[in-house]
Amino acid sequence: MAYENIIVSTEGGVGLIQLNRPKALNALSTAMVIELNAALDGFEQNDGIGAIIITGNEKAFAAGADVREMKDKTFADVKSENFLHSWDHINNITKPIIAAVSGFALGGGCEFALACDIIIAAETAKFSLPETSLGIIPGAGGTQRLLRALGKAKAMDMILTHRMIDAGEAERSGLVSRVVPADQLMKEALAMAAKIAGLSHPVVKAAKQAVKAAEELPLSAGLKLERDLIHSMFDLHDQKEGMAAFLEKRTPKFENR
Ligand code: DAK
Repeated sequence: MAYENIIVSTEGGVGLIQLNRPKALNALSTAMVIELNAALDGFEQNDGIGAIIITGNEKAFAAGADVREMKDKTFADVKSENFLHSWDHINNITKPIIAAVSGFALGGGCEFALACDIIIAAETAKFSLPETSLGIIPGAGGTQRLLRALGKAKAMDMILTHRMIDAGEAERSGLVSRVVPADQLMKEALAMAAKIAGLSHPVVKAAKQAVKAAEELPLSAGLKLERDLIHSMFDLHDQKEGMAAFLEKRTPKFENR
């Protein structure tokens, strides 16, 4: 697929997707999300890729869903075309996805980052859910994921007042895992992704599956899933290799099996 709205590349075992509609502050149009999904599928199917980074540019990760595209749609339109259902596809990706956020991550842009597994933010990052100011509510998981990530108090504050929070507040609230100087963002994100990609891929996938399940399952069911998954690790070559390497005081050579 030829991409017009994103730039796709690889660096070692890391797949990189850069949102690339700078004139619209990377507003997430349907065309862009379809391209994003194709790129994610490509990395998902590529055995050489162990982690994925989604990023924007200095000014914006993404300033939301494309308001121009939505403005004139009616209820019948959005219902019949199941408008923006393509946004759900990211949930099917089993490899870890890091959102490297600089500048604005607003509305759907913030929700898209939340749908990733880790958010690393530049000091310049700004997050908000301004949908209520546009006469809608967050529709790409914001009301659900923000509450789970930040708790009710902060989620209600952000959703009902559409207050913009900076990177420091986002880190203190648990929205982002790390804040780094803006000029170090991609270096840090790549180092993080390379570290993950260097681990055993089936082990990383199992860890992601278990943590994601914790958002959905009751504790007893989550603990059962975790137990089943860790038991299955003992069938892996990489479990034998990882533990042998530890005891032999050497670096493990994982084979992703
Ligand atoms: N959509 C379309 N264009 C956008 C945009 C957006 N979200 N954000 C910015 N742009 C465009 C601006 O219109 C402008 O275009 P021109 O006028 O130059 O043609 C260009 O980007 C530069 O923006 P500004 O001139 O406004 O730049 P400033 O630096 O002055 O301001 C800003 C930056 C980020 C504060 C401002 O652009 C802004 O407030 N942007 C809108 C942020 C926003 O309200 N985002 C939420 C959008 S609603 C759903 C799932 C998800 C959603 C909906 C449904 N379903 C599953 C059904 C999600 C909804 C949203 O995200």
